[in-house]
Amino acid sequence: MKSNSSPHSKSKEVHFSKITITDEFWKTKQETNRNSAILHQWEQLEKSKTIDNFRCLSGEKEGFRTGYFYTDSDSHKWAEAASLILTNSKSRKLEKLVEDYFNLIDKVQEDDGYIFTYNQFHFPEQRWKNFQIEHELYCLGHLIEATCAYYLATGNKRILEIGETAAKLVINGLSDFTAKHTPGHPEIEIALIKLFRITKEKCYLELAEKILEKRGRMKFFVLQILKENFSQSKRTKLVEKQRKTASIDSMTSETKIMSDLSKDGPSGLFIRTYLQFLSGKYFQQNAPIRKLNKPIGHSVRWGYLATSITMLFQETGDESLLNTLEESWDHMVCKRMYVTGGIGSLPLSEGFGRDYELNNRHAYNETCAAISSIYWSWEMLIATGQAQYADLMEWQLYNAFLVGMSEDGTTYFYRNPLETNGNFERKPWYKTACCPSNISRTLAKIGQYIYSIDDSTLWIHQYVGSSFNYDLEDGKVISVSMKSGFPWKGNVKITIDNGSEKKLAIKLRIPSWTRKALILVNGKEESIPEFCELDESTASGYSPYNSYYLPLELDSGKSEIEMNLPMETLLRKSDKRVKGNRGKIALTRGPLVYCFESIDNLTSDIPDSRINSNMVIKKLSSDSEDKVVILGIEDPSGEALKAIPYFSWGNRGKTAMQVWIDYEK
Ligand code: FUB
Ligand code: ZN
Repeated sequence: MKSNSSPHSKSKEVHFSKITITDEFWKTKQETNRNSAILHQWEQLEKSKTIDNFRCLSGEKEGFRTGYFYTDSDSHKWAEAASLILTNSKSRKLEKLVEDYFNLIDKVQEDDGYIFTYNQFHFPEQRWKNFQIEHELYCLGHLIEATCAYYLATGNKRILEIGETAAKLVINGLSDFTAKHTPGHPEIEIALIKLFRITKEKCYLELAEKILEKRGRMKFFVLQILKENFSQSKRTKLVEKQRKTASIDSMTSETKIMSDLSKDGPSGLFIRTYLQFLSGKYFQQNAPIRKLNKPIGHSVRWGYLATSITMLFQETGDESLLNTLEESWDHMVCKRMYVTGGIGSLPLSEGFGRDYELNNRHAYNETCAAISSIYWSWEMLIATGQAQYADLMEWQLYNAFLVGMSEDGTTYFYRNPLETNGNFERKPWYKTACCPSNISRTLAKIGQYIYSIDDSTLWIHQYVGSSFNYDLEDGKVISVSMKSGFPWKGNVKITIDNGSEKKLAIKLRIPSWTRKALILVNGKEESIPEFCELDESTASGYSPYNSYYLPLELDSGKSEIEMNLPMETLLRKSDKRVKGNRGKIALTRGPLVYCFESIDNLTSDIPDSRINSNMVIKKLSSDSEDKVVILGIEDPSGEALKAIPYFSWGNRGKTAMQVWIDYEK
């Protein structure tokens, strides 16, 4: 399997097919993903008739198309997730489902590569309408990504051609590509760069570059968006008319239950959202990409856009792109991110708010937004080799990402507030079902994020139990095997067999949250800074900037690195400018953010709870266990509060929950 090595990157990816995950924690999550989540999602795609939309077009079934115009992307993303799962494991059942899916897609795709069920079903004569609002290119992007994943898993070129034909259609069908053709929801740019990396065909990279360079350059965006809005409303009405003629109830029972578009937000939200829409900020169309130095607008769109720009930088080396990316990443982390690593504080626009506008109840924090941010940080890490990117990835993986799926893999959060009353819970599916398969594809390739390599250096970014062999060009092999107690214990043991005669340089990430780290190499203590003050200069109280890479050098042959990264319980404070968090703390331990559920904490009105400096924080599980660490906070009278990891909240029935809790000195 080829690893991605782009010319302007500090290191190159080790494809996750080469990594065996042995980790207690993540292996269990991957098993749930494989044995439960991905099959549950398929059932839901069937139940919601998303797959039937393709069957109706292929002639396999009679019926009327169901769902929003972007539902194709849900099943394409599912096919990508399933292909990624199949890369490292076998399941005849899943293989059959994916094969059948691609065969169906093959039938529905038109000869010139077009496929978008909304237009094909309702408006067969119309294409390339409403680039900002409707999602033709977004859906094609997810299809291209799915075919790439399937090709890498199976070597099946016929399926990769489905993606290639779709990409070529955009090249040829939109040869007069202008700013108004740039998509309102980025995604295809990532897909095209992935396709380029696999096929080495420059035309895909050039198309991605063209799409990115033309963004934000539309004159009079407001006129374009009003025109599209009008056209889209008209088309929606026509669809309703068609539906009535076909005697179908406009809201089928599947679609009624699943909407989660919360509008419960700050006053003035509607007008702010509308203005963002008109100005193009919602779509990141308000300025060319080199001027987007603050995260704005819809947060998933932002994350995908930033990911693709970073990938473009890796290919072209254009420093002006990297400068803006670094600036906007810092801005996001310092001023527009929650302590959980969640991004997107505003409902309705599903997007970023103003600096320090981080309300805990309204927090939108879509699971996909966290995923998009993880993807972005990974590309930044590969591009620059800076530890803060790996640190945020760890933080978001454990906190903002994992929370999106229940322990059994069958229910999901779309939004992830930091404080809720007892009426908020995970659901089996959503009318907009982007998050479940996004979680599954990320879990399937988690191995991707542990290591990277350059000519002479092995980078160790994440502490996830795993093993892999790296083949050097001269036929020699480097074997790596890691055992990790994360996220409960900070003990890590890494055994490296350096099969080369040359020394091997290692870059070992020291996380931002640990102090007094102890590192032994072959039993000898490495000297590292003894004590680092926690950098709390961010809005959220979490800061990745104290993380760094410890350089080591290993001789030929076997070496053992032992790490002890103390996981202290910390009381984090946010910036005073975050209004709702004044006088409050958030409890964190190692890479985990904790929260309080009303089920554990006697009172049902959990916001009344408070802790103070006389209280003692204890681990409620014994040291010998590798299980969930629950924290008990006891006051001298023996009264106690219980805190659990935020990612695990909402797994025991309905409950109120809060992360930030009143604190008295
Ligand atoms: O628009 C497609 C997807 O639906 C977005 O990525 C999500 O945020 C949701 O709006
Ligand atoms: Zn989503």
